[in-house]
Amino acid sequence: MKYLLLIAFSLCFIYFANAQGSHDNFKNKFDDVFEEDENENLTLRFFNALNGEAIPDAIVQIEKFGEFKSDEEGKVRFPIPDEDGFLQVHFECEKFITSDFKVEVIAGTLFFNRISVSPELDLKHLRIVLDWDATPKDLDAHFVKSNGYHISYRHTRVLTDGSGELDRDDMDGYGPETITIRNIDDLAEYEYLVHDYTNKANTSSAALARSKATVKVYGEGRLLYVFQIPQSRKGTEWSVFKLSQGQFIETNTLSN
Ligand SMILES: [Ca+2]
Repeated sequence: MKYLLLIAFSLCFIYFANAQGSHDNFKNKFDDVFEEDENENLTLRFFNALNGEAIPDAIVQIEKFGEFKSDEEGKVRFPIPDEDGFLQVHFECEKFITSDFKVEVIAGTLFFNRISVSPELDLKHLRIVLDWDATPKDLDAHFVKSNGYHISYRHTRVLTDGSGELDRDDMDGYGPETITIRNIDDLAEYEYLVHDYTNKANTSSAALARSKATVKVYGEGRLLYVFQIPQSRKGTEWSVFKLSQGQFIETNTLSN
């Protein structure tokens, strides 16, 4: 599989990174919001992209603040920076893909603090991970091969033609919702999109744009791309990227 070029058509943030469904109910999803106020610390949280479980014992380097180790809840706490802006975050953990991310501090708080990281991945596999905020409750990932298959919560597994599956469908906010494809056909065309199932009947909904949805693409055994949803539009369907003849093409459009 070749990843030759990403063509950006918009001002959406794209972070180039180096080196790197079932419905769960065990996560303590809401506690970190309150912790920040009590301790004057910011909290980053790391989750396994395949099952949504916290990642403990990860080594996390945060720009300006040094090295931290994630606790049993996958949390890393660090002081509030003096200035707003982006911080580089380097993640390493046994059996996971070493990845570099950027997190944004706005008004002394993290714009988004949940990062789902892929377990190590075969070089030929492609894994697409969707994280978002508390609402909408149910976003759905769709991966469509033109004139081929359509993987989503409705049809979760393809056994031939590149074989792939929806590893995890999240229906109660935050994600991760994850799709893994085992072989990409360089002659074929694919599209990845996110649908706001919760607000599907409301064509004027801006809930998806406000969801802070983030899509991470892992391939060639590393983190290839991070896509952020555009925040100022309406629509219940976010086309994130197309994959055409081995090339990623950012589409980044919201529609109904
Ligand atoms: Ca879902």
